[in-house]
Formats: sequence, structure tokens, C-alpha cells
Amino acid sequence: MDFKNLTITKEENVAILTINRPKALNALNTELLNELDKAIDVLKADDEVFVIIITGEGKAFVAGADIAEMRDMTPEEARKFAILGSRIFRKIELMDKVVIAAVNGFALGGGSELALCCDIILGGEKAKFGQPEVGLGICLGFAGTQRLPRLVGIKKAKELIFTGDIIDAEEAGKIGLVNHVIPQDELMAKSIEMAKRIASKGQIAVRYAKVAINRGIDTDMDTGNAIETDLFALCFANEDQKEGMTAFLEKRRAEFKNK
Ligand code: DAK
Repeated sequence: MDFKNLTITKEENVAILTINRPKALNALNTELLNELDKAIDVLKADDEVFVIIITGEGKAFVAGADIAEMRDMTPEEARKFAILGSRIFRKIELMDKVVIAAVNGFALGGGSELALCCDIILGGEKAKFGQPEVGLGICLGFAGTQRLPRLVGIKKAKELIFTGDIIDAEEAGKIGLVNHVIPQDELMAKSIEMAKRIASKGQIAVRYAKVAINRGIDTDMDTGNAIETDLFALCFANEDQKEGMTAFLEKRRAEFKNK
């Protein structure tokens, strides 16, 4: 499938989705969001893809929602735009495949919110994060007020959102906004390496673990434990569980069929 603002490449079981609108620092307009929506559906349906890496072309990951498009929106248009972005980001978050954000540069506003809905965030040394929305006279629209406090804590999230400060990769690493800070020229290689490491595991088990974490985090400990217990038990219905444990006992590498 051809996209105007995105490219998709594949390496073994890893797909790399690159946001490719560098003239506007990959800012998210409606057209790009609709393409992203379609691309996620395509990758979700592709049985050969186990792990997805999202990155940006040029010096930005994504410099936010498109300010030029947003400026003249009516409240109703703004509502539709926010619903569109939030729905896609939630789809990424709940997707039954692991999604890694490889943040190569500016991840601001909606760009930071895009990274936040990914399972793992890897930041190149040139990555910059921030929620500058209040400086534009708007609050956040793609669920950053919900995900950022859950990730870095309520006080730090409030500081970032109320000041609009832009922080560098090192600071983002310190506050737990990124999993790892990586030398810029190694960002994609290391991201692919991690993606392949995840892809080499039993994908049903990875998927169940993602569900348990995502569903459990928004509930109480007992309900979360119950979700985990059921998913753990369900693993024993899969060939992968027999293969993984047999391989360990036979001192060989597991060959998962994801069945
Ligand atoms: N939107 C549109 N164009 C953008 C853009 C953006 N977010 N960011 C950059 N560009 C464009 C610039 O206008 C410029 O275009 P030309 O002038 O060349 O035509 C081009 O990209 C290159 O940018 P600069 O010349 O500014 O590049 P610099 O290296 O000098 O500066 C920068 C890089 C990232 C510091 C700067 O571009 C910048 O401050 N960009 C804006 C960052 C920002 O404020 N992002 C947050 C956007 S607000 C909601 C829905 C969604 C949201 C909120 C509410 N609802 C509907 C309720 C989300 C909001 C946001 O994300």
C-alpha cells in the first residue's frame, strides 16, 4: 500500500513505520493521521510482522499536531481531530503486537503523545520531548494528560505540561520517559536489535503479557492479578508453552510457531 506521508519497510519479523513529512517536521495533520490509521491496520493484519518500530524522517520524530491545520478549526472540528488522534493512539497502545518508538528528534505535543502510546520508547541522543500546547493556547488533545502522569508521575507531568518546557534525551532518561538513550547513529540498529529480540520470543506469550500489563495498570491489584492468572493458564493451551519448556529442558533454542 502506498502512502503519501509514511513509509513501511520490513526486516524479518520487524516492520519499520517511518513518519515521512519532513518539510513540516512530520507534524500530524488529518491526512497523515488517516494514513497512520490505515498503516496500523495493515501491520496488525500482517501475520509476518511481530514487532513494529515507529520513527520519523529527518530531524523530527513528530513535532506535534499540525498547527497550520488546527489554527482555524471550529470546536466541533477540533473535537473530531482529537477523537481521531486519540482513537489511533489507543489502537497502537492496545495492539496485539509490540510497538517501539525510536525517537530520532523532536517529539513535541502530539509527537510526544504518539511516543507515549508505544510500548517502549528508545531515544536517540538528539531526541527532545515536550508538551508545548499551553504556549499555543490549547491543552493536550491526544491523551497526554492521561499517559504522561502514569509514566513519569503526576508532579513531573504537571511541570512538563504547565511549563511547556522541552527536555533533552538525557533528562527524559532520568525521569523515565524513555527506556534507553542511545547514540544517535546507533538508534535504528539498536531499535531493530531489540525488536528482533522480542520477535524471537513466543508471540502469544508476549501478547498476553502486554494485555495483562495494559489491563492491569488501570485496575486494582486483585483484578490485575486475576487477569494475569487467567492469561498464564491460557498459555498452557498453546504449543508455544510446550515448545518453550521442552527446548529449555533439551538445552536448545525454542522454535516458536506462535500457535
Ligand atoms: N505544525 C505545523 N508545522 C510545523 C510544526 C507543527 N507542529 N512544527 C514545525 N512545523 C513546520 C514549521 O512551520 C516550518 O515550516 P516552514 O516555515 O518551513 O514552512 C518547518 O516545520 C520547520 O520548522 P522550523 O523552521 O520551526 O524548525 P526549527 O528547527 O527552527 O524549530 C521546532 C523546530 C520543533 C522547535 C519548531 O518547529 C517548533 O516549535 N514547532 C512547533 C512545536 C509545537 O508547538 N508542537 C506542539 C503542537 S500542538 C487537540 C488535538 C491535538 C493536540 C491538542 C489538542 N484537540 C483537537 C483538542 C495536539 C497539539 C499539538 O501537538
